Amino acid sequence: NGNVINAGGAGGGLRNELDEADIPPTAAKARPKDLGRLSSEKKPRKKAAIPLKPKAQDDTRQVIDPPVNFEESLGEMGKPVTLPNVISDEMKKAVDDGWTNNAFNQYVSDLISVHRTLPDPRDAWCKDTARYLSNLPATDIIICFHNEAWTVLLRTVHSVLDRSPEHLIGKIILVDDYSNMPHLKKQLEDYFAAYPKVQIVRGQKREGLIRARLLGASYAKSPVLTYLDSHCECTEGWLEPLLDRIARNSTTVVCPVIDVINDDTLEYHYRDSSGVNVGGFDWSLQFSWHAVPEREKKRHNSTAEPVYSPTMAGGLFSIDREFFNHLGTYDSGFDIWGGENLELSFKTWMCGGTLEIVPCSHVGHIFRKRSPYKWRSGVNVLRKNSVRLAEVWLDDYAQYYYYRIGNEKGDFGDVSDRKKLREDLQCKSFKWYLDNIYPELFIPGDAVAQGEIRNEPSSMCLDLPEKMEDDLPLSVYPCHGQGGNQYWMLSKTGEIRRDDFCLDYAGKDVVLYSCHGGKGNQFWTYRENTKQLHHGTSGKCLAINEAKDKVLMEECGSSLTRQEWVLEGYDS
Ligand code: LR7
Ligand code: MN
Repeated sequence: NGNVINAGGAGGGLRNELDEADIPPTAAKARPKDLGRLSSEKKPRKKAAIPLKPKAQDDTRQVIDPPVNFEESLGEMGKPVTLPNVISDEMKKAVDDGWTNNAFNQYVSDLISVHRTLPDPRDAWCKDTARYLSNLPATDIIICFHNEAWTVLLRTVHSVLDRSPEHLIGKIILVDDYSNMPHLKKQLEDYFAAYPKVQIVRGQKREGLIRARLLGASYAKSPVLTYLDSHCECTEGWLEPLLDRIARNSTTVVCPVIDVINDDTLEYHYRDSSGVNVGGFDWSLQFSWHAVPEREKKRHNSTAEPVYSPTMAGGLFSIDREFFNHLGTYDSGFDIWGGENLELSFKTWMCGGTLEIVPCSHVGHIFRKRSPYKWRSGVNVLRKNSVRLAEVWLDDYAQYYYYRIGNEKGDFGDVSDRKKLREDLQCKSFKWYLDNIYPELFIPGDAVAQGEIRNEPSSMCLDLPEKMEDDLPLSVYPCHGQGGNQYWMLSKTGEIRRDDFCLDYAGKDVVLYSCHGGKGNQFWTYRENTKQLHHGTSGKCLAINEAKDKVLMEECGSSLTRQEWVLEGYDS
């Protein structure tokens, strides 16, 4: 097959320390048989032809038999597909296997056409084609996958072919990162043999998504590179607004709005452009979403105009191929997953580019609650990637990250090449980036205390899980001195915070709540002499209970030992 390349591995000489996955074989055989239960109107059909209009002039849009039995109308227009409450044991097993293997509802995906229709999520503003240059550069689309579900992968590719102007797509490069699911072998090659634009590149070992992306880029020839995850759906008009920005300025890196495809029902969710978010991060170097800041809103007449974003989520973006090379692509020392999105974001801004989210471009993504594939045993991959990132790009601010990981940097390998890259490109400082591109980020150095908050007599510390959310009640845990979940900051304005969350007391439990900056229920004062943490609106003090297993709020002074807190690094 002329469209299949068995690559020698990106860059060569890369080690393969991966324990290869023993992922159970795909449920390819366990496909739904019992379709009659799902629809009262239509009879199930075996191997039905996809009843969508083919575009005769476009040979990439031939109609071919769907890979699975399917019910023509399910999931069309991005509607949710729900299974009946009562299903056969056989079907239940197929559903469960689908979840186990993919961490989304593969069974439901298999019921939906790989050419399904979607709603048009664009604002009217976007549909004026005069907004886009007529002479747009073509792009190659690079989709990396490690053990992706058949219908989900096909739907990703077809959504590109079905909803992009033919002349703007060079190649679609599918990079197989050493999958072992059987449908991704010959079956995949046979299927795409009929699609001249689709090329399959296979790595010879598990590289992880970052090196897989570099491998894909090495086969690209179009002026622009567009990356997508392998479980996406592109909507009408998604591509032109992205390419337009790059055509106007080749140092602009652009991301579509990422809509949510429900992991259970595959429903397509979207909001209008007033709900667009931009990317940020916190000092554990985790990516986070935020509303468009006021300073940015002021630059625009319409919420549909491209907005500056301090960071990108990582999976879905377009970049000028030469600019990507100029920036030194990705750090190929990054393993498996993570960190690369912040690396590219920081570099883009610090080394002369601009990063934008384009509200006129919408692409759906199946967000999962866990990672279904095997990582690497014995190594904290994400930490290693993040330490490399911090070493090269964060200057003195790296200390805030290191504090969060208890200063356990581990073996992060050699970063001298990446430091040299930064020097050669004469990139700006991280301070410049924070001051100008992400002024909303709270800087721990601006806090009056940072570290643990300890009840000395009991050696218990305020502690909350890393995965923070609104209304999570504050808890305590024996002090471990490693930062992490016991890391807090007292801000100059009286917030006790971690990242964007603040301790908040509204009369019931002390909970975590998104910082609002309005003092009120989030206003605390530390009384240095008595070591009490006094709460503004209630006038009460924070205390540990008698059993020393939770916190409560009580009259100040009712207990001296239970209300006595030592704030690490406190400096009034
Ligand atoms: O070893 C691997 N090899 C791969 O080829 C591991 C993964 N992959 C593939 C995988 O099949 C998928 O297509 O890489 C892609 C991303 O992996 P996911 O989908 O398991 O992870 P994710 O959706 O959480 O990934 C987000 O963060 C990643 C690491 O930083 C990448 O940047 C992803 O591209 C990114 N996804 C998005 O930005 C979509 C929106 C999610 C958000 C926020
Ligand atoms: Mn993904």
